Amino acid sequence: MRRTFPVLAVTATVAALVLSGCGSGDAAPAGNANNNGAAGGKITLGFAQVGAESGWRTANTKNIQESAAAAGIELKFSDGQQKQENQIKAIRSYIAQKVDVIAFSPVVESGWGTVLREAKDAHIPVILTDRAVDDPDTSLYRSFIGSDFVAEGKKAGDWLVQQYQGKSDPVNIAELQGTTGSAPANDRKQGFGEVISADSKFKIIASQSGDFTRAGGKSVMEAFLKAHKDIDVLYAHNDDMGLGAIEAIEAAGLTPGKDIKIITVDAVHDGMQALADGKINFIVECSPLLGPQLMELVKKVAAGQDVPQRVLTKETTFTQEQAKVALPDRKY
Ligand code: GYE
Repeated sequence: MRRTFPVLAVTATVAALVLSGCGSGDAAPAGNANNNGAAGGKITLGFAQVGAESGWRTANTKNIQESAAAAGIELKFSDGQQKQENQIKAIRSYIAQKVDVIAFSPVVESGWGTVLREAKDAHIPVILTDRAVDDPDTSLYRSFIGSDFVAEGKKAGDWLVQQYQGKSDPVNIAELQGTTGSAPANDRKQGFGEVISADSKFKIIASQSGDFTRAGGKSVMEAFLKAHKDIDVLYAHNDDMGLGAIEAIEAAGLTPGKDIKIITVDAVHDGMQALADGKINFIVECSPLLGPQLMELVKKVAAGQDVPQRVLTKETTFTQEQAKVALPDRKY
């Protein structure tokens, strides 16, 4: 669906004027009567957020709102409360309002084809933010900015393999999965599984969704602890579920980080604090600070310019010692 516009080496503003004037083709801006977004005025961005389920999400929302303001982009923001139907409604309302660009973080991977085709028919470019969709038709969105969740799962697995190197006793793992059907839950499970399955001493003895929330992590961990007396390791798909699980572990009279080793993903402030305090053993970073790069993409697609189909975020991992050093400068 990429179009190369017949624009010579002119400035972005002039190119934008030309493009908004012609207003045709898949990638063209919405072209509503008052839409001067791509013509040098304010660009309007409709953003359908997942919800407010975690520290990561709160930091992500704040960053997107601040980045839009800093970029002079008018943001229409909606909180889907972790429900796909709410996000679909929000996207439809952005189409009806003829925003210049739609960005959203799909709560689950499947079931987006219809509404994305509606956006495409209305010539409103869509940018996936943070989470992927599984629709094979990649012309339904212009770009996908976010982390490589499979790589995150692999990093978690690599650390575990390294910790138990040279030991042959079985290692019993409990897994707290993220929201069922979401890209980060699917991919973090997959990446971790690929690494640990190389050694049969690693066994996932319990695995269930805690919906990426602290309350979910706590209640599922309580159930795990009742059913299994021999959990060596907890792998939680995000910090918040790990933090909830820590409460359950302490309430059961066990010491998190020692009796049960804990690996999480995100590296938000509370997770990093628990890591520095010795209650979590290892965190794989997943950055929520997608706002500035997202706004760059928004400006480009609104101006009809080509953008990369995939924009990956740069991330690291933290041990307990590294968390102590990094904590004072963490922005979220
Ligand atoms: O890891 C989790 C949040 O999609 C990367 O969603 C995001 C995940 C993040 O609820 O904390």
